[in-house]
Amino acid sequence: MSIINYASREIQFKIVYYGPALCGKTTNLAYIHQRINPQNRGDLISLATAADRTLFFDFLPLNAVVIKGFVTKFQLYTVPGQVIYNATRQLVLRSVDGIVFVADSQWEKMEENVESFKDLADNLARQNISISDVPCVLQYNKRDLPNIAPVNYMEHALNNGKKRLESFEVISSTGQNVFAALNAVSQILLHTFSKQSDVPQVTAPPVAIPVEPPLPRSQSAPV
Ligand SMILES: Nc1nc2c(ncn2[C@@H]2O[C@H](COP(=O)(O)OP(=O)(O)OP(=O)(O)O)[C@@H](O)[C@H]2O)c(=O)[nH]1
Ligand SMILES: [Mg+2]
Repeated sequence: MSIINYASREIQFKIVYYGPALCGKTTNLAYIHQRINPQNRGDLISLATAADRTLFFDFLPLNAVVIKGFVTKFQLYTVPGQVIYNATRQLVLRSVDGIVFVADSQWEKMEENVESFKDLADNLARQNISISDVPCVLQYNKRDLPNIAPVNYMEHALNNGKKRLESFEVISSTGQNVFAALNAVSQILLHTFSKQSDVPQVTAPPVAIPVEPPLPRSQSAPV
């Protein structure tokens, strides 16, 4: 749930990057950290094992739009994707405002993607939250790899619920569409927030979050 601090005139939102093991959640945060102006972000805090697997979460604070005198801050978290860490995932999901679900596009990961999405819905349900009530976007990540499922297939497997979610073809290791997905979820949650709250009316997009320039053709995802 967003936190409004009237004294410091800040509104904080928590966005969680969720998805199966090794799908690229930490890579998303590392790219965002690298591309954001240092004035607008804090340090990327990661707790990883020697093999670079997230053990608890990664955390990156960002300052974004100023709306009617309130500074809007986004706190980005990842969860550890390994199945055994479900208790940690539940903890990280507490008070979540928005979700970027990162799916691994490789064929052999499809079952894990579906399992992880179900696990997300179950963990939210434990907090009495329906997944359809949380602003959420989908990333189809690793579109640069050769053995990937077509987007239509992934839409069918993951985005076939009551409410169709906005989805993005992403290469988080080069940054392609990383900010597009972050901007989309932050816009949805700002609009949701402004409808529910009498504090600020949100009219601006999250301007401090850059829209990345197009990549050179050779790096573009295959269509
Ligand atoms: N080819 C390719 N590799 C990627 C992409 N995104 C991430 N990777 C690689 O996938 C591996 C796992 O990435 P991480 O970001 O650590 O995955 P994670 O989801 O944080 O994994 P856990 O913390 O264990 O849940 C790393 O070797 C990344 O470099 C991508 O878009 N394309
Ligand atoms: Mg990680």
